[in-house]
Amino acid sequence: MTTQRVHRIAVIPGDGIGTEVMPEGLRVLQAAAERFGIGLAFDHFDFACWPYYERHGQMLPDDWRERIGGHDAIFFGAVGWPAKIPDHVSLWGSLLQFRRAFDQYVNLRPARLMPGVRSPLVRRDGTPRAPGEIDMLIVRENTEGEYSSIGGRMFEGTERELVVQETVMTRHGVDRVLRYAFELARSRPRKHLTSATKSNGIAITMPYWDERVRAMAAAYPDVQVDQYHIDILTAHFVQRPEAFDVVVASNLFGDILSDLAPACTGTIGIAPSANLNPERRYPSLFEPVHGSAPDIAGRGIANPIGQIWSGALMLDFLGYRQAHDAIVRAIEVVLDPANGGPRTPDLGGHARTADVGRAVADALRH
Ligand code: GGG
Repeated sequence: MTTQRVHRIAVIPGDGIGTEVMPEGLRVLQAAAERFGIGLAFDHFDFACWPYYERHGQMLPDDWRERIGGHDAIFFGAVGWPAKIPDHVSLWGSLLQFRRAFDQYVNLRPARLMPGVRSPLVRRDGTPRAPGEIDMLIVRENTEGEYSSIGGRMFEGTERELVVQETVMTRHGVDRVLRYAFELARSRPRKHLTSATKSNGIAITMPYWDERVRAMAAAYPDVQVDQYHIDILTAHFVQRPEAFDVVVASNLFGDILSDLAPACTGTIGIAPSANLNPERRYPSLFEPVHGSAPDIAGRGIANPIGQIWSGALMLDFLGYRQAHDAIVRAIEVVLDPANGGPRTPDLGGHARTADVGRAVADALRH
């Protein structure tokens, strides 16, 4: 008799629509587990959200590392409730702690034009882009760069008030995320890598990143490399998004590009992300790209596809490529207008979050 391996998943819905899309992500994971015989055990945690902060005065319990650090993965929703707690307090008090403590130095964010989702961008000749025509992977450095806690304030509240925040780039930190991106580019048909910096204006750290890209490129002669300044790169994303394959950038620029890229593919509501510790020393974390969206929270109309697709990335990372592919296929089936599936308002429909989750789970079963 063989014993099935059971993967323990820490489930943290977070705030706002995170709590609404999470049940749909879990519903689809459960359907995938049944279809492919995958052992998944979910442990639910109520921290990393405003209600927890209100009760305890902090976003996380003191022993959070022990409580989730032994899990095989973390399935996360969204963080932030700015009406109650400043955004930087909730982010630095939760998600950024996870990324740093678990050394999730790669933030992988795919953006693909899916069937039935219209890109707001038409070509110069007025024709729309076809599904799959935009297909890029943003690789964001996730533990250092502009997201640094080195700095401070002086002379607060006076005329001499002064604030400083340092950008940190280490050779180890830059090289490891570049290596990941180059390997990823090498594994794809186009073998094309774009790197974004702003090395004419930010003249110490950014030229360093560029230099490390050139050094790394020497080991990947089969990968075509383009280096852009971030400002013109955003224009190229809008004008010719199909030109990009793997795009690697620092923490801040990667964050911006990975909101822009799914917006070019129609909606940020379907965009997934994986915060990876590729060496698997610590749990990796999977979450939609979108935040807690207070403007629509509580109405049951959030698009759950970003959460569902993030669950697919999680199964892929755990070794279940077939289950990943089946979930992505089920998403495509539901989005394909030929099938008349439910669509949330961000995609021009009237469906509710749970309708879409149920439809994807059903498509996965059949
Ligand atoms: N699910 C993603 C999320 O909650 N994002 C909130 C946010 O502000 N993230 C900023 C970041 O990823 O650096």
